[in-house]
Amino acid sequence: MMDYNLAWLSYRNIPWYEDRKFFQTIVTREKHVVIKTAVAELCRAAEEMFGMQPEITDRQERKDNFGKNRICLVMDAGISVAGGYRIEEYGGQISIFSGDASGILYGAYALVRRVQRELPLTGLKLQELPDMPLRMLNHWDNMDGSIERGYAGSSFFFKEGEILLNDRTRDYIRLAASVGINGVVINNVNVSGDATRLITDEYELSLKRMAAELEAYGITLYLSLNFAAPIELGDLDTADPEAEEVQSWWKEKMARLFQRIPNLGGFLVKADSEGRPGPFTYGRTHAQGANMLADMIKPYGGLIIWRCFVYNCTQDWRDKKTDRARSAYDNFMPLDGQFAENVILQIKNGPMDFQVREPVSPLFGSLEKTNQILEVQIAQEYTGQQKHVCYLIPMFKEILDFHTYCRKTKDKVSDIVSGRTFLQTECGMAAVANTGSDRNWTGHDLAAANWFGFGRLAFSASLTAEEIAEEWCECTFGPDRETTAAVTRILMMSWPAYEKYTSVLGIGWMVNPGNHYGPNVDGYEYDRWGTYHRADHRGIGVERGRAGTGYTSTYLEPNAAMYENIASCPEELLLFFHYIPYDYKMKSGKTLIQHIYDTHFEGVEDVEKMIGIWEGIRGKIPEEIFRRVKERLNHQREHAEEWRDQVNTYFYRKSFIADEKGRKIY
Ligand code: GCV
Repeated sequence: MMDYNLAWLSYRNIPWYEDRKFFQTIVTREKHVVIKTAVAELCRAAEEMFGMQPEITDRQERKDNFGKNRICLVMDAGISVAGGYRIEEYGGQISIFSGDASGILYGAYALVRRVQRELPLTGLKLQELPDMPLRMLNHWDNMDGSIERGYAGSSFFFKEGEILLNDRTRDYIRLAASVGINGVVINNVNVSGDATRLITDEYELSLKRMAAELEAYGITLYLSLNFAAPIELGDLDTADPEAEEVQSWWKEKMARLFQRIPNLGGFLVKADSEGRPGPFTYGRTHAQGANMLADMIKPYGGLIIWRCFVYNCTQDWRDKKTDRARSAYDNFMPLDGQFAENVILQIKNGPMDFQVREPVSPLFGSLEKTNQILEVQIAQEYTGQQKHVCYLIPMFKEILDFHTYCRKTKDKVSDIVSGRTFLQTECGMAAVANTGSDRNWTGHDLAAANWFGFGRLAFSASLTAEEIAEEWCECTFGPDRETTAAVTRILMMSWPAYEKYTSVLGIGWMVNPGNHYGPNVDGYEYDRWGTYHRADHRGIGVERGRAGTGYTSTYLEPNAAMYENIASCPEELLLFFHYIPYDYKMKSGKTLIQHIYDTHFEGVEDVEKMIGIWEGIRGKIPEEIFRRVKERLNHQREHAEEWRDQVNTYFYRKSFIADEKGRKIY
């Protein structure tokens, strides 16, 4: 008995589905391992949905039943975007065309999705070409089985220092591949202890097996790397990237590793960040650090994915000039053009750290000569930790749709990370994963929509957040219109609701230090992390304009002027960019303080609405899932009330301005 479900790949039995007839035969002449996977996936779907066992053949023609009722998997050089596919039904035959094996697999999954939604296959014409070349999941899993910022149980990759490879791993791989993921980093970016030794012979066999399992689904294995490995593995007393002994050490290590695991994709590196070692210790730049490693793995086609999450985490809260928001830009912008071809900078979506609302990182659009990956976090560290429902795809859409003005056309973040703007191929999106060994993979059943949605969005950035929500919902629960409408409504309400009852207008934080869960308005205010709100009795907000930290000037025009000027600054980011008095009039005509009170009351009301909507579909969702979600929604309501009351009380006590509507504030 499996102690987990298969999320959106839990196929329902639908013997009434007319177009099941196409699954009678699967035809392919291709021998590629990923195409074998595609065949196996189609067979599994046919078996589970219709109790059918398709005949598998490499014969294109059959005298008795020419071309009828079959699915053909065909390589077609005409589709030149890697992973792209075209599906066509013609004369009783469905053909899935692609220029490469992964595309055939993605086409097979797309076909199955349509079946799950009980949409017709007859007359089908569908083409999808992936927007992002790299579509990655970053797991922050530790080798003892814990997960940093993990909210869905323990790791299914590691336990007690060992690598796990079992049915659960395989089902994880299926789920990831089914939404187009093509790269996975299995260990935490904070690399220490056993994880430092992942590059040694010790783990060679397990990693080799892991890489092969992933490869069969078109996914490349990556590891996080410890920059100080030459020291920590006890071989050298320096990790200086310019030191000859360090270079030969890495050269030898990498040669051995890639010889044994030639399909390893490369490494993700967190350096000089939050106490992790890096090139700064030796007076070297990030370009020197990254390029040295890149050089060592270039012969094997490997990539170094270097994170830009670099900032001073020992700041003095009294210092109003140092601005953590500037940090990634100040550190990396001067290095544009200095990175090797096989280095990619991985940039968090915002300049701070996965808050519920942040402006887009100013590195996007400014860096012109450097490969870039957009990093988002579907682990809901600051967005309800998978106890609150918070569908993040609308946020990711806004980020992708942001105009940087780096060019007259193709200037959006989605253009840049798809490679269209600067004609790059080593680019894409990565998400900090939200999975774990919980029965439903993601803690909150509705959080699976973020995993599914991230993959779908990275593949097809033009899909809307609603389309993705509906697709996820119907694949997971079946195509019941009422259920789809209700669940989609809850998902679409959830990010704005979370923002309303927590920290509005871009101010962020206000969480309990350490675990980052629950309200604590001053939790980080007098601390060293550079995460302040600067509220006093007159107003609140961080002055990041010219009169303050000057962060606004890191944007290209006209964005810089838009943010600089309070009147044109988008209101949802007002307190991120400016210190604003409580009696400031918002566009709605309300004062700032009234806006704060109102949104916090509204946020709780929104959660109550979500509970009502969920209750309305009882009986349409498997009872076990219904109850799990209901329990979490009830917790969310209580927790939202706590947020509302703490935040409103805090600002009432600071400002001494009463709520116009006379509601209870403590
Ligand atoms: C993996 C935040 C998190 C850390 C995380 C870090 C990062 O600061 O709280 O747990 O470390 O981001 O992205 O490296």
